[in-house]
Amino acid sequence: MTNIAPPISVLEAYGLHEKPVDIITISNGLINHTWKLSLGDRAWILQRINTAVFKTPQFIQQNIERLGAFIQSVHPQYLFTMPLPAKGGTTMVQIKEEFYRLFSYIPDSKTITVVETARQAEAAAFQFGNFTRQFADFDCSNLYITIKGFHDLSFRYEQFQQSLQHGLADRIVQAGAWITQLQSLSSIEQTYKNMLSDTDYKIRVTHHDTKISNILFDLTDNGLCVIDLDTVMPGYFFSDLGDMFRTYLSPVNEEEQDLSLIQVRSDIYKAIVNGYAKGMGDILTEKERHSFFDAGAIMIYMQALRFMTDFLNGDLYYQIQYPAHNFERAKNQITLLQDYLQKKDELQP
Ligand code: GN1
Ligand code: MG
Repeated sequence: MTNIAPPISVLEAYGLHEKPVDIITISNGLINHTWKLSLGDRAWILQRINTAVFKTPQFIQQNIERLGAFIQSVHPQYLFTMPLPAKGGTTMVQIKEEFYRLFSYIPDSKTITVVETARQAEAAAFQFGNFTRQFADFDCSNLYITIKGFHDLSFRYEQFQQSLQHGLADRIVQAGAWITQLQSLSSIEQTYKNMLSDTDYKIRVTHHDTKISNILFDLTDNGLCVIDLDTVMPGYFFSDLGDMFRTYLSPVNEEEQDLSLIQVRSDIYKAIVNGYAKGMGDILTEKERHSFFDAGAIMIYMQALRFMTDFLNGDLYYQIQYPAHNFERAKNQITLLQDYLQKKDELQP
């Protein structure tokens, strides 16, 4: 994580430049940069949007404003994290080529980086399911696509194939055995295509980044709200549900290089299923309910492909700390997927 300070002009735009604001970097994501600002007993979250990933940051802003206005009119008590207006009234500030947002820091809240208990998993899954349900009557076509093809597994598979054609030759050799494994799992792409061609799988307001650190908890592990709305756009249930399986099931995360530590915890699987089903309630269709396991396979496979593709292309997308970092991440995700598939009967009796 690079430890850079935000420019003073951003603090000026929010009227926070005259006092000695304490600033610390807190991002644990691979994309945006996030700081916590504190002044006396007040605190804020400042975030810089990665414009290499979000090519049109205004789309994010428009989406959040539209969703915020909707929720305000139908469920005003729902805790929806709106960015704060800057001095000029806009909720996003542009400094040169960079875009920033400021949020109130919610007191007595915390984020966690690893799921330790089934209760945490269930609370998070409830929050993400409930988030989608709150917007059941919102017209999805009013949302911009903030990242094109983001959770399109066919597109990700195609990018992977492209990287096998045009990627770094030495890396393609180095990753050979793992590339073969990825290719042998391609029936998961067919499962995905079948879902897309069936109208019983619904397009809804979807978060698209359901890692555990995107849930705010209170200090006793009750879920408060979902955060990081940059990738909220029209999508399918498998994105949010599947990414929870991907990121909560194993006691170690995608950064772990000791593959023997990766394992699927069935109590956490059940907790996610319960929490998500409760959160989504009656908006889930029967077909979706019966495809929970497939959601996990789709998302773990997608992430394995994305890390491998980035490794073969020379690390153009994900931040890395060492040369084989994306390769290690891809191996990690393939290992997780193999364990997940092997435990299918246990998980989905
Ligand atoms: C990125 O930066 P973070 O952790 O929020 C990525 C996700 C990946 C994730 C893998 C916009 O999310 O799709 O699943 O890394 N977000 C984007 O760690 O590409
Ligand atoms: Mg994110």
